[in-house]
Amino acid sequence: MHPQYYVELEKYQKIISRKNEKSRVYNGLYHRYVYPVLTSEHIPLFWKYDLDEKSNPYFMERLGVNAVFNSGAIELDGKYYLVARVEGYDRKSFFAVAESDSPVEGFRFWDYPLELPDTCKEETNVYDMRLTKHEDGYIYGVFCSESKDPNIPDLSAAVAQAGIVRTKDLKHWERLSNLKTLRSPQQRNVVLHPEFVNGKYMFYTRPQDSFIDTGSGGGIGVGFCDHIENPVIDEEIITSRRKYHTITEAKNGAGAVPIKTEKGWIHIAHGVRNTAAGLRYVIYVFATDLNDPSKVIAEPSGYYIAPMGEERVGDVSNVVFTNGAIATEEGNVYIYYASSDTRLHVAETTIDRLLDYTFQTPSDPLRSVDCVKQRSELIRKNLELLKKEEAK
Ligand code: M1P
Repeated sequence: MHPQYYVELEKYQKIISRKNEKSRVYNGLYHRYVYPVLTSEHIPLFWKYDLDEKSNPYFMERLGVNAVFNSGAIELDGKYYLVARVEGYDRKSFFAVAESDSPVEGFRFWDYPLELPDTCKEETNVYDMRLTKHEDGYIYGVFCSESKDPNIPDLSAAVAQAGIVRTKDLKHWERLSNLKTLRSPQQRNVVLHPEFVNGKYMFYTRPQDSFIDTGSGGGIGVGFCDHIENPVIDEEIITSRRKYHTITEAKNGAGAVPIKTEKGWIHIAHGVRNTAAGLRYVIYVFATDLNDPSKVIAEPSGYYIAPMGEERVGDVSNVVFTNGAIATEEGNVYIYYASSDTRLHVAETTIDRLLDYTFQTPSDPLRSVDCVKQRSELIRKNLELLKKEEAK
């Protein structure tokens, strides 16, 4: 073996056995962890290098990995699994499973990435899988299936659709037909709801007119279909709407599979706004009614997670994005979020905290004049409380 192999192996082993620790940054909402749970450095050496000295005398990367980010997440039999978006130097993404006994550290990729059935010949790229443990007994993976737009000569013109696969063990995958939304030409950030609603499969959608811009798409939608094998959605009802001068002004999209709680379904989604420096992606939270998951019953103001420190910089800077969270039986919640399309982090909270945040945080009054009133009210209450405290 080339001597550099052992040097690189030591670095890799250090990365995958690194203990994680809670960051000291405080906001009361959740704890960030200091180290990302998955990065391109977590990729096994035998995925990148040809280890044969005869064919690779300089020990060069032959198939480099650019980034590991947006990841679906699931707990099965006490183990934690991430189905990550892995992007090669060639810009194509694919899916790979990383497994750990802990939700916050020790994730190791299985020997091979996922080789999904090739049933969609025009598909060029796949990414951002959401994993839904559905009450029908399957685990579904819903992802973005991207192909070149055949009707526009521009080389960057693409079409985004929702691809669907299902499995029972994360090893054997069956590919179903892509989701058809009759009223929206493109879809991204589609998530399958884990329960039947009135006997139908329910998807969270994100109607969009073109590949990047949602255009007339008003926000995150829901749609119903009778069958999962050939899913077709006619009407999409908009739930979390995009709003002027908010964190969702440019677009938003469903993120993790919603978490069922006694007070409602908790959604951890992303919102996008435009700035002079380009798009800024943040993560926000809202709740929908238990009996009518299309009805928003709480939407705290502003963002829940925004890019911070090193998270701000990467291939697509100023982005945090989630497509996976795990809620444990003990009431802990692990939110896997990627920063700047480059690496994957974890933030830890609890169901109780998440509920308190969702239902007690004031909603966005939408105008500065009302925002300042909202804040002054809080200040007044606190100053009175502090005065009483001093008087004690
Ligand atoms: O580059 C930021 C994100 O952009 C897309 O999200 P959206 O469709 O809301 O713009 C996705 O492609 C996502 O993968 C990416 O992280």
